[in-house]
Amino acid sequence: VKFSLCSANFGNVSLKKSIERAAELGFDGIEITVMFHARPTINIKERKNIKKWISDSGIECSALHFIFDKDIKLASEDEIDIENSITHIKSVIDLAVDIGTNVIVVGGGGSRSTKSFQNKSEIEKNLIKIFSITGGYALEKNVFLAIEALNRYETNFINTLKEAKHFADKTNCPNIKIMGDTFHMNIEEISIPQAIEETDENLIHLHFADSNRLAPGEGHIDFKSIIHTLKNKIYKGFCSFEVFAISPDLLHFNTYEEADRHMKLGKSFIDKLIQ
Ligand code: LER
Ligand code: MN
Repeated sequence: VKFSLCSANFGNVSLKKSIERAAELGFDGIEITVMFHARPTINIKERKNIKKWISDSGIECSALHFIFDKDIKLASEDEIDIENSITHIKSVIDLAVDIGTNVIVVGGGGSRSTKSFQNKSEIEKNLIKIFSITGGYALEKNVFLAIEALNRYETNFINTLKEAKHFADKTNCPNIKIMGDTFHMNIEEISIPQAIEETDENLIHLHFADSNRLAPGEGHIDFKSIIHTLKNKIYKGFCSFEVFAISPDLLHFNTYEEADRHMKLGKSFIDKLIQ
């Protein structure tokens, strides 16, 4: 099991500093919060810099996450929205290749939610189309798209790992996989360890946050049995601390010092469980 943390966890500091601090704290990787730290509009020089900061720190880029902003409407019947979504996801795939990661987290709760006036099965058909096309593009570039199950207060589309798997299967793309987030799973799954246990090699990534969205150990989720299950499964993916609210600009921590204290606490809590 490898551990990383999301770059925006450190509050309002630069990406370079988040990368360096993740390495100093003993994390194996950094997950880049795209809409906060590395939008697809950044140029090639900036991409090379990020890649170098990561390799100079001796860690990996575990994934890209928070890839959608409010302009992207995934759940739509409008051809222009669908085209925009496809173009945007392709640009994030190119970004992943340039930064040097092969995992992209597909969250976007608000964006993929269907509205009451929409025809749910029509929207689902469009979502399958969007991800079949971008999944094909990702396959050429050796990138995996990990569909994230999110809780019901963030989306009405894909709340459990089983539903994520069902959707991934419908796209017919071998590189469309699934991921869970302990914060969401605490609300939606009957048992977090059991839900993890029941996945196969399709589970390629995890987000770690406690019941209150703080660092592991600061709420009431039973991380001991989660770690036990992951070790039994010989899970090879990353568990990435994702410690902030539903949008990366709604940071939990205003100061770097406060964020740093929580990351340290979480890391030592997990280190004790992993031994
Ligand atoms: C939001 O709650 C979340 O878990 C993110 O990973 C979604 O992109
Ligand atoms: Mn998450």
